[in-house]
Parts: sequence; structure tokens; C-alpha cells
Amino acid sequence: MEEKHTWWKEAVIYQIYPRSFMDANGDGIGDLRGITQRLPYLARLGIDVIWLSPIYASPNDDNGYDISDYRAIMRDFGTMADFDALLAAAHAQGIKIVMDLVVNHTSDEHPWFIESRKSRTSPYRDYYIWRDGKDGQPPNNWESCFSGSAWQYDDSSDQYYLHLFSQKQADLNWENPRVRDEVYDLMTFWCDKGIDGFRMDVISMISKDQRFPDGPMKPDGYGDFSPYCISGPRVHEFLQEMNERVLSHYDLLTVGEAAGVTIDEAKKYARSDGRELGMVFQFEHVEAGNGRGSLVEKWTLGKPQLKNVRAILNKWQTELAGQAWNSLYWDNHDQPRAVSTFGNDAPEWRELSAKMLATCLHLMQGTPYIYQGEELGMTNTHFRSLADCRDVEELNAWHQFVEEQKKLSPETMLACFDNIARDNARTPMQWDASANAGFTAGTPWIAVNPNYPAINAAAEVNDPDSVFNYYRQLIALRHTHAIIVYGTFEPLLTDDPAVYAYARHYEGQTLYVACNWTQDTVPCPLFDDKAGTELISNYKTHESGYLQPYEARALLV
Ligand code: TEU
Ligand code: CA
Repeated sequence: MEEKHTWWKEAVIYQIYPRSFMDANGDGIGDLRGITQRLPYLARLGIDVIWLSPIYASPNDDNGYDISDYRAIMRDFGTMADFDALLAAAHAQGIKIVMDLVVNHTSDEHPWFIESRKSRTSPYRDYYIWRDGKDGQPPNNWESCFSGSAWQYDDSSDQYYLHLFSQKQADLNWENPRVRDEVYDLMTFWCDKGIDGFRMDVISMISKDQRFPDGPMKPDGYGDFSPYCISGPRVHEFLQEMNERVLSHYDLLTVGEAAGVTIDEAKKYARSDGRELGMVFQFEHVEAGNGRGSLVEKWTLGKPQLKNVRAILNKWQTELAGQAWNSLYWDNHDQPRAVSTFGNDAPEWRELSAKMLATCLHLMQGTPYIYQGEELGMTNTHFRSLADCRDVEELNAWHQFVEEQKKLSPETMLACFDNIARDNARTPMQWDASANAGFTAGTPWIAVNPNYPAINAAAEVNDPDSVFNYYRQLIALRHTHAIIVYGTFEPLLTDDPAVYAYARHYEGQTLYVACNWTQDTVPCPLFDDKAGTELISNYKTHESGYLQPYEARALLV
């Protein structure tokens, strides 16, 4: 079936994690004025849309994913005037801005929660999820995503509140129509400012099974909330209401972050009739290297294998076709760096493998996301001790698995952090070879990756063979070849141990793509009998019948 054409299917999105992007005032923390200063860099890269990780007022327990005022800007990041200036400057350069909407939970410092916690009879009590304990224990066995029970006891009212993430991220009660009204109002506030869309944080978890049953036990000693919170009973009803009340009144890009979502569910969230969201952001392929049953299994030294990643991505490509739209990403602020995870960050292979991964992903069907620094081939960093870590997930996991349960030694946990900690993605953007990578004139809130003198934007922007200019080329190709946006997807060579290959078909043309995921030269007959135009490759010359180490090629026939 022919895909319906929309601007957000044709766009390339660039995700900014404001805290780590550019510090304009020297306090060590990235800010809105810093982003505005760097817009020309993004315009040069050629992206269409910026997704801003949260910039609202927040005590920063989870770097802005814990919001205390949805209508104010985080003090560290600037003022509302700075935001208005950023939005205007972006629009003037043809770049749209999508906001992060975090409404599964608020900060415990949000006025709603402060009121809610005051007493059982507070008019705001029902904005959150309060329950009695069971025999001095939490209401059920659910484990928080950030370690420990998902319930926090509150002395003054002798009840527990639910927090699927940190204790400072209290889950909103979406069963309460007043909560939903509040959310729709704040969304309207931002839409009326002229923003271009929303990325919706853990939107798959807003509806909870109201029986609150115990979940299946995990090896950590807690229960799994997923069967009762992921794509819960009323989630589609809520999203359709949100769509009717807000989304349908504007021309927005909407993407639902949907950890744990199945293909069948994804087809409902991103239904092509537009009654819910534009697309979902799923996690299966980025979790292909992790144990997925429990938190402790997340902390692994494992790497994803081509075989699994390919099977997962091909499944999403083929099964959503014509029914729902894909998001394409390797990197974001919750993942270790893609080149270190799926590619090879050794100096001799880093650029080749970064370009190979970019080719592999950007020529699929869906809207591609680039996470800041990915376009430079930025890599994972090294954590020498817990003092190098900032992320609440890492700090809590250390406490639970190293200190309390002694399931992992400190050395092993640090090695796991090097492999998959979220802070790998949160080291400052590497702008140039000057102190602190040109990110700040002060002391950065998290250490700069020591490899910045070799890997930075200044070195790459003018080098035609850089990773940056390769991404630039891929983005430009998407803008000029409708086959890349709308072509159907056909998996090829699905049993090949080294090569990820596929074809795209559109209006009588075929685009063949083949990517060698290994550092060996490997047989690949795909191009031998074909003549056409090479759209892109990370090698200048090819060997017939073979792909060279990490070689990627795309041929339009
Ligand atoms: O993430 C939700 C989520 O389910 C995961 O990405 C989770 O953070 C990860 O598995 C932990 O390793 C979103 C945001 O992207 C993340 O930054 C926030 O911490 C989280 O929600 C809570 O708001
Ligand atoms: Ca700053």
C-alpha cells in the first residue's frame, strides 16, 4: 500500500540533550542560548527538526524528566524569552522544534504533588496514585525502573505513592479527568507558542491496571509491572481523547516513546488514520544485547549481534508497512553510543563503522533520529569510579546491585557502565579541540570524553570524508529521493553472518543497500549483476563479489 505523504515522514530529526549540548554562560551546564548559537551548525548538517529533551522547570533528579512546572523554563537553561528566541531563530532557518512531553509522572516538587501529599482529603490527592500498604509492605511487588520498590511510603498520611521511575518522579493518575484536562491545557499552551510537535515520554505507561496486581517475580527479588502498566487498559482511549482535544487542532509531529511495546500495539498507537500518534519509538533493537527480564540483567558486558538486530529491525520494517510509521534510531540519551555498541570504536574502524551504521539505518523506511554527537561518531566514555557517574539510574543500580544485594562487584559494575550506562550519551558535545571540547568556559557538569581532541565538530565540518559530512549526505539523499522515504522494504540475505542487506522499491526503481557489520572482507554478490547509480558509500572503490571491512553501499537501479 502506498504510504500517505506527510512532512514528518520526510524529515530527519536531531535530538538535543540541552544539558550537554552547548553552554553559553560558562556555568558548566548547556542552555537554550547555547542551542541558538549552534543553529547554523544544525542547518549545515541539514536536519529538519530538533527534538529538545525536557527544558521545563525541574529539580533535575533525572535531568529534567522530573518536571516541577510545565509552563516555566528550567533556571539552568535560561528563561522563556530565551526559548521564544530559540524557536523564532530555528523557524527562521527552516528548522522545526519538537518538545519532550513528560506526563506519565511529575516531580515530587510539582505543586500538584506538594498539595497531593498534604493529606488524604487534599483536592489534589487523586492527581497521583496513592494506595494503602499491605501488612507494613508496599501495595504490591512492582519494581521501579530505577531500582527498589515502585512505591514510596509517605509518613504523614500513612500511604504509598507509585513511581515507576525514581522516588522523585511520582506517577500521575490518568484515571482522573482533571489530570487529563491539566495535561491537555499545558499541551495547548505550548502548541499556541508555535512548537511543531511532541515526543511523548513513556506514553505507553500512562494507563495502569486498576487492580494493581503483583507482577511476575524477577531475579532482583521484585515483581515486573509491565503486564499491568505497558499498553494498559485505557491507553488508547486516553490518546484518542488527547488527539481530539489537542493534537488534531494543529499540524504536529507526534512520537510516542513506547518501551516494551509489541508490533500489534504499535499499530494502534501509530494508526495510519491519525487518531492517535504519528509514530512510535520502540526499544527492541537497542536492547538486543541486554538481558531483558530484569534490571540486574541490564548491566551486562554483552553486545548486540547482527543476527538479532537485523531480525528485529526487519520485523518492524515489514510488519508496520502501510499500517503505522517507524522511527529509526541507534542513539539517544538513554543508550550507550551506537558506534561503541553496534559498530567498532577502535580508532582504525570508528569512522568506517559509524558511516556503515548510518547507511544501514537511514535508508530504511521511517523517520530517522540523530542524537547529538552521533553525527561526529562520538563514542562511549570511561567511568573510573562512581564519582564519574551522574545518572540516577546508575547511582541507584550501584546502590542496589553492588552495595545492597552484592550481585555485582564494583569493578564489574564499572565495566558494565562503560558498556551501557546512559551517561555515555550525556558527556558534553565535542565542538572543538579547545578546553572542555568547546562546550563550556567553566567546569562541565559531567566530564568531557577524553577523546575530544581527535573527535570534534571543528575537525569534521570541513573534512569532506568526515562522519559529519557522511550524515549530511545521507540527509540530503532523503530529501531528494522519494524512494528513501516512501519505498517499500524488502529484506535480503537474511541469513548472512556479516552483511545487513535490503532493497527498497518505488515507482519502478529499486535501491539496493548492503552493509558489512564486521572488520573482515566478506563475500557479497549483491551488486555484481547490477548497474545503476551509487547513491552513497563509505569506500571510494569496491571489490567485486566482496564487501570490505565495515563497507556500506547503496545502489539505485
Ligand atoms: O525513558 C523511559 C524508558 O523506559 C527507558 O528508556 C529507561 O530510561 C531506560 O530503560 C533506563 O535504562 C524515558 C526517558 O527517555 C528517560 O530519560 C527517563 O529517565 C525516563 O523516561 C523517565 O522519565
Ligand atoms: Ca549554562
